[in-house]
Formats: sequence, C-alpha cells, structure tokens
Amino acid sequence: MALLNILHFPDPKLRTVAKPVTVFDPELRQLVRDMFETMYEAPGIGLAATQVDRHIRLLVMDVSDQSNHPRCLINPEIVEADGEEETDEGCLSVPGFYEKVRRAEHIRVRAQNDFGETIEFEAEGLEGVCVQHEMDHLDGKLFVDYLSSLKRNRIRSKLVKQMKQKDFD
Ligand code: GNR
Ligand code: NI
Repeated sequence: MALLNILHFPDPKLRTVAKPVTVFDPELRQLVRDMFETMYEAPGIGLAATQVDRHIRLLVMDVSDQSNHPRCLINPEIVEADGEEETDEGCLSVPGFYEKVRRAEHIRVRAQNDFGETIEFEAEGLEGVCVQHEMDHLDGKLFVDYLSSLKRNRIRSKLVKQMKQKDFD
C-alpha cells in the first residue's frame, strides 16, 4: 500500500484530460487500493486519478458516514441527468476553500468496476454531487471553474502564496 501525492490548483497537470482504461489488470487494482488509502487518509469522500497525476478514467469514492462503502468507477458516463441543486463543494486539490456549485440533482451513471464489469446505478444528494465532481477532474475541470474569475483568481493567489511559504518552512 502507498499514499499518493495529491496535486494542488493551479498545477497545470490537473488540466489533463484522462484516457479510457482498456486493461483491467492487477496493476490497475493496486492503483485503486492506493487511491482508496490516499482518499481515506486525506480524508475525502472522493478522489480522481487525475489528482494523483495518473491520467486514466478512474475514480474512487465513499460518501458513507462510517467510510465503509468504497466504490470504484472506471470509464464512468452519466447516461441521464435531471433537476438542479446547489451544494457547498470542497476539493482535496483546492484545500481550505468551499463554494456553492450548481449541478444535476439526480443522475444515472454507467461505469465499469476494477474487473471491467459494467455497473449502472442512480445517484442523488452528496453521492450524485461527488460523482459529477470526480468526473469533472477526469476532464481536467475543477469546481473553481464554476466560480467568477474574481473568486477563482483570489483562491489561486492564496494557494500559490501558501505553497511558496511552505518552501521556506
Ligand atoms: O472530500 C471531498 N468532499 C467534497 C464535498 C463536497 C463536494 C465534493 C467533494 S469531493 C472532495 C474530494 C475531492 O476533491 N475529490 O475530487
Ligand atoms: Ni476534487
């Protein structure tokens, strides 16, 4: 097992569009395990491969209170979406900032599991938000992209300042 390094905004690597997974082998399942370990340790409710600098269409999540419902989605697609809702979102790649984002209220998701089997399910509430947030990462998109450029640039400056400060510590 291994903890993976999480990239932070405005790292340009977070803008990479991830490629579909075609090989479902033990190496892939090892990455899935490492991503779960990294997500739980952070702690977070989701983690996309993009955030750990692996540019394949893979995400892990667990929105349960007790962190006992791990779910891994590979090559996920949203096949139906209804309604709109606004939720406060945060991101492990934008640490310390929380802002309202408008997303579909109810989605139907099709994906593969880590053995390549197709799975399909419906999601709403925090689970629905999390799937949409993680799928954005796979397309190089961050929740701050939905904010005004003024807010986004303020967040960018604060994070850049924090990172420079860390270099001195
Ligand atoms: O841990 C996380 N919490 C969260 C809260 C509201 C909306 C989305 C999220 S996802 C985030 C983890 C993360 O950054 N995943 O990409
Ligand atoms: Ni995120």
